[in-house]
Amino acid sequence: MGAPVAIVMGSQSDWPTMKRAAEVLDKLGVAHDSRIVSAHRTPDRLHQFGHGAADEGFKVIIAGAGGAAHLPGMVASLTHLPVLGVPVQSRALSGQDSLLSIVQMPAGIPVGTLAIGEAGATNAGILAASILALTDPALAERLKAFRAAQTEAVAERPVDQ
Ligand code: RP5
Repeated sequence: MGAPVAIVMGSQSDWPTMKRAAEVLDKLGVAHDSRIVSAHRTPDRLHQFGHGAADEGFKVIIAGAGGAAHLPGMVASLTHLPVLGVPVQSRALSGQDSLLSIVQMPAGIPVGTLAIGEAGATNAGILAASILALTDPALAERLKAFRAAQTEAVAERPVDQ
């Protein structure tokens, strides 16, 4: 079986944001596979990916796009797998366009939408790991350790930097 998490994005230009999901999955020891799949520029690739994602062995899909961000919703329409949507920060509207076009799905085809930009991508990675950890006790332990280390790293008082 291949990687459990697919990270798809609408463009190469989304990668600086979406690699945050890849990085946190690496930290948590979760294999992932990143691909460029554009709802508008590569619609055939989109259909092939969405229809085949479960058969490829993916368990969770993280989909990021910016602007008229149809990718997460279209992927969700083609698969029963959970889809986590990351609104990439657009230049023109600072990602508000991305956020609204990802979050406002019609009832019946959910996309679990995260925050705009890198925080959203990081959290999509953590959330994907949490979903997988439901049936993977070793991953659940790694996730708990990750969270504990994060808590530990917060200083009591601020310092000048
Ligand atoms: C969307 O259009 C992509 O997800 C990207 O965020 C945005 C701009 O794409 P490029 O013109 O940079 O390729 O499809």
